[in-house]
Amino acid sequence: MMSGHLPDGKVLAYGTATASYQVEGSTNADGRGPSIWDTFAAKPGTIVDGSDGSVACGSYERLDDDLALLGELGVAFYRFSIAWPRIQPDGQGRIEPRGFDYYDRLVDGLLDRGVAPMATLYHWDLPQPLEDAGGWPARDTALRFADYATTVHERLGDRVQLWATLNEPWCSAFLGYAAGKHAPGREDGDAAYRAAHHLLLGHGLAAKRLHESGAEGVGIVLNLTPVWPETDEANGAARVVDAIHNRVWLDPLVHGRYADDLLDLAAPLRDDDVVRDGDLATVAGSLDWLGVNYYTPARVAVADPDAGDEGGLGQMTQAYPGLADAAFRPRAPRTEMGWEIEPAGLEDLLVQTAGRVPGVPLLVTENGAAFGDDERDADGAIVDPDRIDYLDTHIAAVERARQGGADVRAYIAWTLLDNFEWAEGYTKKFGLVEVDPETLRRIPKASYRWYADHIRATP
Ligand code: IFM
Repeated sequence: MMSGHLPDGKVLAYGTATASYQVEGSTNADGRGPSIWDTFAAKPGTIVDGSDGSVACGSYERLDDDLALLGELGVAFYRFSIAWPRIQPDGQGRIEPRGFDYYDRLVDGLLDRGVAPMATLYHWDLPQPLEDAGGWPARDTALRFADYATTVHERLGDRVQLWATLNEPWCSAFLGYAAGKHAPGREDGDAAYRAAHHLLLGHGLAAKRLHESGAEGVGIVLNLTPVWPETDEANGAARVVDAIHNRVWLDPLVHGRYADDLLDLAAPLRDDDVVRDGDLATVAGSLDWLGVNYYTPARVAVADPDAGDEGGLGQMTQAYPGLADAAFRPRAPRTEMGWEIEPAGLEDLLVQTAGRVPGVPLLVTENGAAFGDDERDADGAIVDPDRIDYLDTHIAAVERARQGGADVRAYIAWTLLDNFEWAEGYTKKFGLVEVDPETLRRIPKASYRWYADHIRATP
């Protein structure tokens, strides 16, 4: 099933995923420095339940429990992220060897169980000193990221073959710097566009260094969305949403340029001091694979105050700097996140993306759903037929996309454990496994058993 660094694609390879700040806890252990999420979560009003990631699932202390769950699940690979502030507490320079020890043990424990490790280098926990120096809107952060990526690859590259540079840079740039919903909580559209460019540059520089060191499995993970206009009048707004959500990443990665309609909206991307000579050439052609995270489609309508569309995209207006007259109209049924459940969106997205990134294999790097989880069996384990149905129908959509010609090699369920869901704190549960908030004991849900059976039934 795995051929070299990537699954061979003969059948869909399965995995599951987590991210460091969402599961590890132990945020003061072994010399870890502060990250922007520690700082952001400490500000009143940022996280709905007032929580943070200081305990999370306690995975830093409970590595053996997590490894046992992964081994029993039978996944081909595990996608985890490395916490930059554990490796470089200052974001540059000094390396903290104790931080590396955890990931060494994680990687070795996975390989012992026949699970291929897939390491994400950045899943949002920027070292706070780098934010204090300007964060992603500052060019230097991209250079520091490339150094950090090189350091991690030097240590783990003998055992890790699949590398994701960034997870969902759209969230880092636009939720973090424009909408203020994610760390660091800034509300400045121009800063978000500068951040987007520097995230891409950081990816490109890191991918170049990893390739020069012999890596062959380097990709990026994007939360792309199919954009469906509700009416012909909404076509223009839908094109803008597609530009800010999807093409801002894909055009530079594939063609080495930003599209004209995006440049019309985004003054920083027309600034020679931000987008310097050679930057886009560094980004273009940097992918051995592309990770696609999918949860829901974007149905775009022209905003109508009479339909309750006050403020255009409502609370998301600021996340799309330059777009004001559009509204998102998710249909029922929806998950606890309010996200429409629509497997056809995943099929559409994969077929469209395969056409946009010709020759680059796709991995579905996240897909899953938050539900209420209020039913239990006689042993007290959560019975979650709605999550099973979500996974089942979305896996079927991936298979349809494959039959339709999209080169999709893997499906990775989000997520192994109920965890810290960013601004939603612990109120939204996506896990295949429940985590008791008091004892941190792991209790597999029915969906975990279903996924294990499904994986075993795959030839
Ligand atoms: O929990 C997040 C994850 O960190 C990034 N992708 C979306 C998930 C659900 O919101």
